[in-house]
Amino acid sequence: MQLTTASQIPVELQKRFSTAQRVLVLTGAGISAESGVPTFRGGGNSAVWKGLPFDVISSAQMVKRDLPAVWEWFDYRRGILKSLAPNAAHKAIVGWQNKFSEFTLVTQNVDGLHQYAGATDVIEMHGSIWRARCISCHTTFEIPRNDRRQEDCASCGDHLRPDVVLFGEMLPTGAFERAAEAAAKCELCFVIGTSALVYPAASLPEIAKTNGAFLCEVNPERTPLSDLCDVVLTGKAGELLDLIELSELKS
Ligand code: BJW
Repeated sequence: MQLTTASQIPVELQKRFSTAQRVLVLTGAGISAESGVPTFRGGGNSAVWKGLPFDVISSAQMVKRDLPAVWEWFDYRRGILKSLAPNAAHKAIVGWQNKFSEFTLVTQNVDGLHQYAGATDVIEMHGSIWRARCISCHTTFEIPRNDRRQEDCASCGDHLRPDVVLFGEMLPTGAFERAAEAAAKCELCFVIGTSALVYPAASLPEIAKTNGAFLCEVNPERTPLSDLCDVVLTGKAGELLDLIELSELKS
C-alpha cells in the first residue's frame, strides 16, 4: 500500500521516532533518485556505460586496465551532478541530525548530496566522486565543482584515480568500523534507498537488528533486508521521510 498521510505511519514507528536517542541511517542511491541521480539497480534494470555494465567499469580491474575510461565514466557522472540539488529526503535527514542525541549517517553514495544539504560527519563508505586519489602515494585532492580536475598528483606526479571504492576494493580505513560500532549501539535504524546487495554496507542493518534495534526500510521495492525489518515503508524517500516527521508531531 502506498502511504500518503502521516496517520498511516505505523504507531510503533511513530513512538520509536519520538523517543529514540541513538539513531543510525544507512542510505543508498535511491535517496538521490528524486534529485535526478540514476540508481545502479532497481526497477529490474542495471546501469550500463557505453555497453559496459557498471560493475565492470566501476571495478578495480578496470582502473588497472583502462584508467582513462574510468575517468570518462566518473567525469560524465560529475557533469550530471553539477546541476542537481538535494531533495526533500536529504533535507529531512539534516533535521534528524539535530533531533537525536546520537545520530550517525552512513551513506554508500559518492554524490555528496547529503553534505550539500547540510549533513555533517557523514560516513562515506564508498568514497566521493568529488575527490581524486594518487595511485602511488594515495594523497587525495578535492575536485572543484566548476573547474577542470587535476590530471596528475601534485605530490609525486603519478596518475590520479577517482577516490571511490570499486568492487573488490577495501573500504576507507575505519569507515566500516565506525559505522558498525554505531549500528551495534543504535535503537532505531533506517535503511533508505538501497538494494542492500552490496557488502559490507548491507551488514549494518543486520548488526543493528542483532543488537536489538528497531529496523525501518524505506524503498519502493522489496530488498533482501525487507523480511528482517520491523517496518517496511513502500514508496519514495522524499515523500515518506516527511510523513515520518509529520506523524511524530501528531502523536
Ligand atoms: C528508492 C527510490 C526512491 C529507487 N526512494 N528508494 C559478502 C557476500 C558476497 C559478496 C561480498 C561480501 N562481502 C564483500 C563482497 C564483495 C562485494 C559485494 O558486495 N558484492 C555483491 C554485489 C555480491 N563487495 C565489495 O567488493 C566491497 N569491498 C569489500 O568488501 O572489500 C573487502 C574485500 C576486498 C576484496 C575481496 C573480498 C573482500 C566494495 C563494494 C564497493 C561498491 N562500489 C559501488 C561503486 C562505487 C563507485 C561508483 O559510484 O561507481 O558502490 S557498486 C554500487 O553499489 C555503488 C553503491 O554504493 C552500491 C550499492 O548500491 P545501492 O546504493 O544500494 O543502489 P542500487 O542502485 O543498488 O539500489 C537503489 C535502490 O533505491 C533500489 O532498491 C530502488 O528500489 C531504490 N529506490 N528510487 C527510495 N525515490
